[in-house]
Amino acid sequence: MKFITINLSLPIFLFILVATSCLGTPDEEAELDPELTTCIHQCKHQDKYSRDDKQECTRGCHKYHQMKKQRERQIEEQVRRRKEHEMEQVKEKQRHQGEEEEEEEEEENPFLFDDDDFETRFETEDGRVRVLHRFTKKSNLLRGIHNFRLATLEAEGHTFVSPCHFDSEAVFFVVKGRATIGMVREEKTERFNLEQGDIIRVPSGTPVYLVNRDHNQKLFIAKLHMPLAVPGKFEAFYGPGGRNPESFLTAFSWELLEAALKSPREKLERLFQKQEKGGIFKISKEDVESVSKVKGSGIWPFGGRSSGPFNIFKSPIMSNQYGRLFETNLDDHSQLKDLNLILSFANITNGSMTAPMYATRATNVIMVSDGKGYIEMVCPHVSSTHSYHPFKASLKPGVVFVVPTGHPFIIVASNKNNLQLLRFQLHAQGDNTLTFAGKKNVVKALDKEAKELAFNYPADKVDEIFSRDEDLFLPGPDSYDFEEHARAYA
Ligand SMILES: *[C@@H]1O[C@H](CO)[C@@H](O)[C@H](O)[C@H]1NC(C)=O
Ligand SMILES: *[C@@H]1O[C@H](CO)[C@@H](O)[C@H](O)[C@H]1NC(C)=O
Ligand SMILES: [Cu+2]
Repeated sequence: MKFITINLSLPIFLFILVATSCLGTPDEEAELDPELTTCIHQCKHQDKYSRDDKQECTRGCHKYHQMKKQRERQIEEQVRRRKEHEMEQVKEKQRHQGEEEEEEEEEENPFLFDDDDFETRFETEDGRVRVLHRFTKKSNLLRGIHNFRLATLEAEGHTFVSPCHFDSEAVFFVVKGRATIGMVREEKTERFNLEQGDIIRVPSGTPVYLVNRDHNQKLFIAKLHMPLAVPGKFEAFYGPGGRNPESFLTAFSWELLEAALKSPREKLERLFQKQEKGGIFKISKEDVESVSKVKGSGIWPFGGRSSGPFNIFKSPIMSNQYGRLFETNLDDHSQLKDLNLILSFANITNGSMTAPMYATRATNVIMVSDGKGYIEMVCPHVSSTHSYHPFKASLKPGVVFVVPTGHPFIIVASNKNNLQLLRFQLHAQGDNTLTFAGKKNVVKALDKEAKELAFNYPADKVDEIFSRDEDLFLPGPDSYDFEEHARAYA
């Protein structure tokens, strides 16, 4: 409170009195705030004040008003987080009580996640971090991937995302935008520039920050977290920070901090009061330039494996006029190997579709990055008039669909736009995608004798039906009423 001079203390004191008695009216405009009006009024009617004093006094009122608002926002945020936490606990309890019941009572689509299934971890004017609910929150059928969490980060142009570390392994994928990432290793920070399609692993506990170095374009990053401390949960720890983001250092006792940092409490308080801008905030062009300067090419210089980013769009592993598939592989991308993770990106041409297919080992977490389309997946776990229940969902940006191991599915792009999908293949070691139509297909590969027995039909006639020239991506249906399907299963 260094900015208040002694002779201003009376109106400030009055202001505090009024202010503290009226907390809880957060929505009022600054101009209309009666406390502020009163304070300014008090300033103007102090007879012994000079004009300068009065101005100083009024400035004090505004400053206080700002601080009060800030505090109110912080309290609101705390209350909100606490409520969310409580809700989660209640739900967790209900989930445990329901665990004994059979799994066949699913009402809604347990594999489909949309906007409502994301919770906002934090939000500032300049960006936000959202985390998808635990997969098992929706259905026990997904308990095989309970310990994975999907999150997204959005940041406006020219912003800084404060350094923090996670109690989880994490992999970042740049869906849109241009960024610089800084990762603090033992003795120095390594910076890398990131472009659309770049993938980088952020090892657990590594302090990491980001810069959106583009002026106009929003930065959008999809993140997969693999929690290590508490299964299915991960947290961010902010060290370098202040009040907001709140540095975890300030939660220690002052005596210990004073001793650890060999500084008196006042000095520490001063330091930890400075940062109030939150986890994501705008920075100047000059700051962007200096904090996004990257040395060298980002290639690890000692002939060893690179710890830097690599791009998924290098070369498609499958490409025809109906679509293109890009995929990492475990041998070339050692960063992802021990995470047992493959990422792929499919760009399905408008009006086209995939062959019916399934993953032999992996569970696919599919996130729509652009365009519209439609998915059908069949599942034996949910009772239906058939042995397999068909789950159908329309796909649009922000939607996440989970296809568990072995579950056959087909994806269709709308007639208007290409459908672009990011896919995290979890438990990917040894995974293979098998299709039921196209140049290579499972039915064609089935030996003749078994094929005839299984279908009770001549093998060459069966092959005629399943074989075709295209592979994986195929022309879509002619008479497919996309709108109608989308409505029916939205
Ligand atoms: C997907 O394909 C379309 C058409 O070829 C192209 O314009 C678009 O840039 C592609 N998307 C990505 C992310 O490469
Ligand atoms: C795909 O989009 C192009 C250009 O917008 C359009 O000319 C074409 O007819 C579309 N394809 C289908 C199958 O609707
Ligand atoms: Cu199933």
